[in-house]
Amino acid sequence: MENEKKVMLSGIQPSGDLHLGNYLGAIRNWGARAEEFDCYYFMADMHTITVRQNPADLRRRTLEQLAQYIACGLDPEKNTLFIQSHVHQHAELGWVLNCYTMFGELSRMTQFKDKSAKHKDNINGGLFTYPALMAADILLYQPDYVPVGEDQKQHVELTRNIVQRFNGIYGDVFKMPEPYIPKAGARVMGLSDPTGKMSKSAPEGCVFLMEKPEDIMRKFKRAVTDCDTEHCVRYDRENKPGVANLMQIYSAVTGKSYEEIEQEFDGKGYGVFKPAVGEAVVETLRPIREEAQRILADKAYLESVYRAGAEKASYVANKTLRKVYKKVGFVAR
Ligand code: ATP
Ligand code: LTN
Repeated sequence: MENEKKVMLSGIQPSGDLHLGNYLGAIRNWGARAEEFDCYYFMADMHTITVRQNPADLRRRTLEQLAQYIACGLDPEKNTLFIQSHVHQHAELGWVLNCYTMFGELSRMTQFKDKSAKHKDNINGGLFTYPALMAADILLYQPDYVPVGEDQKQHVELTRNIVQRFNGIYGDVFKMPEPYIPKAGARVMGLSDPTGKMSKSAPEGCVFLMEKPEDIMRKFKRAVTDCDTEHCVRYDRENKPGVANLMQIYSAVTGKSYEEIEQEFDGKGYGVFKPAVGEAVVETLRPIREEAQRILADKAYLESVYRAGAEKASYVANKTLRKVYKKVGFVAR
């Protein structure tokens, strides 16, 4: 056995700047597992072009995302960090898996429905078949776990259906992956609308990792809470979603429990609570921002990271792809 460790893999589209939801829901949990797992994390640039992009911005954001991954604690010595389009096996396996993914399955994907409603002028084939490429991203590395936020669970479930279908025909080719969803931070809600998830498409309620402290503070001070007159910091998701979300964030960055938070702000009101959450977030993000800026300035280092990452990823991906090509009946070169 070449590798005894379990394997973990995930990716994020460089379609916008990384935010607190991405950090608490995804990236923070990735870094913590490097000793235990063999980890692969990538910039999903091929997925990003399912929605029209400005080429210069996509290139810049892909490198910024890599710098931010590293600054968030993903050590390139311990994790394989790469750019999806550098590993051509993703596109190749993606095509094969397209032929094992059903039209009906793809039609049920919430992300497709959401994005096609949002981009009515560009409902392209890639947007529709995207989950087959995501299944290829995953299955090339035979991971045990795929750490994602709640919203990506449906795609991982589809990947599991593909595994069942493919292995049912050809034998044990793919390992069955499990979604791995964090308990705290799985769904960080927007600060201006706590009924919707924090998302870069609603920037006024979204805290970006690279944002200036004063802008972060302003967003927290303006965060929507509720209009009860008692202004009491109490965890009640149903009736006080804004306060519950701020408590979730504060708990995730300080490690304090909801009871401890309730005690800390007992009788103090939102005027004290909201800036305190803001400050805790600013202090969590400060070292990440400074480190990301430092890394981003060192282009040679970044290049060495993504080159080494692509090399390692290609080696693993190629083994799976060869096996698949053989199984489906392609002549070996
Ligand atoms: P969009 O703004 O287009 O909806 P996004 O901000 O949701 O995009 P993605 O690239 O879709 O970002 O997500 C990257 C990862 O971060 C995924 O694992 C996703 O589940 C997780 N994630 C995104 N938003 C949140 C959030 N608000 N809370 C927790 N996890 C999140
Ligand atoms: N679909 C994800 C990004 C993504 C991904 C993956 C996540 C592409 N391929 C493989 C986990 C594993 C998104 O839109 N956030």
